[in-house]
Amino acid sequence: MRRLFKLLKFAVFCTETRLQPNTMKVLELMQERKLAEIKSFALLIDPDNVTLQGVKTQVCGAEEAGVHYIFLGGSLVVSDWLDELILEIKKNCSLPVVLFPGSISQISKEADAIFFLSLISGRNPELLIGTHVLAAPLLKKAGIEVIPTGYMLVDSGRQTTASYMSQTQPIPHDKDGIAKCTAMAGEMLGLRVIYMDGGSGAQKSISTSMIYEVSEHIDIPLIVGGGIRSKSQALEILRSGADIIVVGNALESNSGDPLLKELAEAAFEASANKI
Ligand code: 1GP
Repeated sequence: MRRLFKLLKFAVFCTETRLQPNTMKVLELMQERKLAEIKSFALLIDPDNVTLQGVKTQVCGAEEAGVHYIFLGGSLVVSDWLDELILEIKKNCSLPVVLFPGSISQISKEADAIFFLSLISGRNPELLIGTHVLAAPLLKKAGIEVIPTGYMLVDSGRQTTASYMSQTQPIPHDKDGIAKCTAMAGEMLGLRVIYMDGGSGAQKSISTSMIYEVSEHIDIPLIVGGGIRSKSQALEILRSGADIIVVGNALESNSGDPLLKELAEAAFEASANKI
């Protein structure tokens, strides 16, 4: 009943802002939600760590719990079934599916959108422009929405797959100023969202002071992920200025996990305009 009420309120919000949820682009949705100070929760699915049956249960549970986006991908993905997996997700839920690719092999025309990641915390030219050149014609052909994204890795207490695979040094955990200036530069370069990531399975999540510093100095949506394992952590991160939290590891094996519901509640509770 409460969920139905929330959906009705969101429908009113969309009508008022002249937006149709079914035709709205993913970036527009992120921007509108930020403008309305509505926080979001994204479930990250690693294609290597799910089965077709598992993903079906997981996404049904996610939509029911109040997840807003499905992010799909990983720094190292070896399986080769992205199209099939996305079709299964779409068959079982109506949430937008956004690719979060670790390599050029993680492109699928079945997705709604893709984060076109520039690893602006690093100085590896391949991840600032090299792979983009190779990916551009494939994305054009796929016809999916491309979201230019400033991707920033932040040290999380140990080396993660993301920092190892990218051969870059993450921003030190306590260097809020570096993170702030990097995000500002990303926005000035025309990137449309900033994704700050401690990396999957991060020992410690990104500090609230760093999230606050960054969010105060940019106007584009701020996504934060890596090592989020509890509702209280999610609330702190959202209240510090993140617009979207991303959780993967902590939700991997348990679709019926109460944590899923708690994280959705955190997004609801942290929203200035609750829907
Ligand atoms: C990793 O931000 C995501 O790139 C999510 O991290 O798997 O630790 O939740 P976790």
